[in-house]
Amino acid sequence: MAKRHLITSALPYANGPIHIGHLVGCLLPADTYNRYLKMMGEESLFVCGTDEHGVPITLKARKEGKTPQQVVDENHEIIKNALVNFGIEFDHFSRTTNKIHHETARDFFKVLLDNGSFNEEVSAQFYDEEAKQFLADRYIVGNCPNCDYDNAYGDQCERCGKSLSPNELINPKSALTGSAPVLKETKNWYLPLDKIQEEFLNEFIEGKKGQWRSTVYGQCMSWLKEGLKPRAMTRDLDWGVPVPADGAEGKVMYVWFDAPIGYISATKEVAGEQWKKWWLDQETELTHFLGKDNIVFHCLIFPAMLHQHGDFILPTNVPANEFLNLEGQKISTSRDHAIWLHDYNADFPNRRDELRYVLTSIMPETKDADFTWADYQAKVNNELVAILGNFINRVMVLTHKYFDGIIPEATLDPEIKQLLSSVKGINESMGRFNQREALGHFMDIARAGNAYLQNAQPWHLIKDEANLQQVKDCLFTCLHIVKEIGSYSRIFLPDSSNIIISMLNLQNYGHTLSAGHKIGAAQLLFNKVEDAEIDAQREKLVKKQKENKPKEKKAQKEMIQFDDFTKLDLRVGTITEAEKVEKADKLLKLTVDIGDESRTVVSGIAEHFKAEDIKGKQVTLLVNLAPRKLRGIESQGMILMAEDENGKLVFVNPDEAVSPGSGIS
Ligand code: B3M
Ligand code: ZN
Repeated sequence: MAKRHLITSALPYANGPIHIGHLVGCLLPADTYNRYLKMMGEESLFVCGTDEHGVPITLKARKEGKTPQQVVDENHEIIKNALVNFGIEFDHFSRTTNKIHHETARDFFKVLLDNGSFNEEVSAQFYDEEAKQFLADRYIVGNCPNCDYDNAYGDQCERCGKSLSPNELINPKSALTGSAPVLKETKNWYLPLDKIQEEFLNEFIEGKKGQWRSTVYGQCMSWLKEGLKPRAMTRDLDWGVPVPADGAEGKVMYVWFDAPIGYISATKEVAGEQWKKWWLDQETELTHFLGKDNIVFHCLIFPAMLHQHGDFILPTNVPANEFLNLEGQKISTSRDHAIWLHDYNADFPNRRDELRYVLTSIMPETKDADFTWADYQAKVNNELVAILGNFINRVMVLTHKYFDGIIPEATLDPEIKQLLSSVKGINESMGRFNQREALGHFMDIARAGNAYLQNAQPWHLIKDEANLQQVKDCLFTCLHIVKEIGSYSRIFLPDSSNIIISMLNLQNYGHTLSAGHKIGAAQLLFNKVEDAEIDAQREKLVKKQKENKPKEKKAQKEMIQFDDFTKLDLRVGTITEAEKVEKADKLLKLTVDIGDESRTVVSGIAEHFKAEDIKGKQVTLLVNLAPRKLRGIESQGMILMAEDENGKLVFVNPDEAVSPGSGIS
């Protein structure tokens, strides 16, 4: 074990609240790891904070008519409260707009500037002459060259998902003023990552083979194989940390330059001068928790920065997680397909451990995972309630019933004693950042306890006085299992841990249970999740999905010639009869008067109209459509309908009544 452990969780952007994807991606595993280390008596420090710079925040501010500072102030509070209310125990939660951060980032930049780490380069960038401002890729919108969506961003089309660069956009416009941007030369400071790769990163990453997760190592290697390119560490923007270089007025640091330095400034804020032992002493083990989209920044760019600076330690491990989906679909902030942490806190009060448990049990450590409410309910009811909660409750109740809550003089069952000493599997898994597996070992203790109790059947034994010692041994053993569960709950189920330790009437989980000690009253650990609760959550998601369905621009069909059009014989008709087609939910059989004759038409509109409501309606009929049999009825034409974006059907008919049979051209 290292002398001390510095733990970071990726800094959430202060442009919106936290959802379960953020939680499972890094905040929860970092918190779990920190709790584990502290429980093992290790010295550890867990820092995080909000990432408050970057273009998305300025865009949001502009959209909402606020200043960027207002936006980040609001979101910092929302994020921090949700996390603290959920029980994420940071040693410090900071923000990158704090003065100490600006100073730290500036000093860091200056060291790199002075030691020649940067290359200055002039290049042509898009510029808005009206706003007198260079435009970040996100600030440029235009038609997507791939799908023709008319509001694609300069870095990506949100409709078809294609990554873009601004010069690929058709009809590029500034998102600020709508004017056409012009190219203008500007100077920026580049980190020559190609060179740093040769000098340092290749070897650094190769050294992590077999130590880092294969997904993380693999992603790093593929970046390296591709070959890193110099990357600008400055931007022409007015929101961020000002660049401390001559000729850099109006420029700020690239948000991915200053954000990871946030870990250092947060440490300074909480540890004062002691920050040095955390960042400069080789005996500190630095572990970054994050989601897979942040791998390149933490495994390659930040280490490159630290290396160029010198003196700093480098990450020992970066156990990045894959993604979490929700009910089979990608979590999406813009479409509001997410479970927001503040909503969970409000909808499920006192159920923090339940979400921790479920998220850890599906933690996307090696591949993407899916959160479903059905699975949440099943795991809470079948595992936490039925196994863990039930076992502990039975032990508490029986101890009170048979021994007035006083721990009897007895011996620990040797098999269980062996089992309890082998739960060190938890430690082994935690050490490998395999928290899912560690949680499995933890639940195995409760499973073993349940099986042992079920097998020993003290409720039968107690009937015969001769078995008294056996009953004592049994409950003595069970109480030790309860205590072990209580201890390890510190890591995975912190609220339950507190309850268990208080039920056992112990000062803390380090104390031992000995004969003669009186335990407290049984308390309920978990409640069943009812169907109605889950249904409500699912309905909420479906409702939001309907509201936020992206409006698809309807693609135009292939061009036709006038001759093609004149082939259609369209006439105005009047519905004279209408009836449901038997055993067909969607079909109505209509009789349509088109002047000199009546046509029978079978139309798929039964879910939208009642037969009795549409008699007498004027409609447009395509009369020369080849007849077709539907449910044994010959349909002699087709009625034209308009369909709105919600799928609602409306008859297409003339503005004024005309006589049946009138032609349409
Ligand atoms: N704010 C990106 C993210 O939340 C970014 C992480 C910064 S960590 C230094 O995914
Ligand atoms: Zn597109």
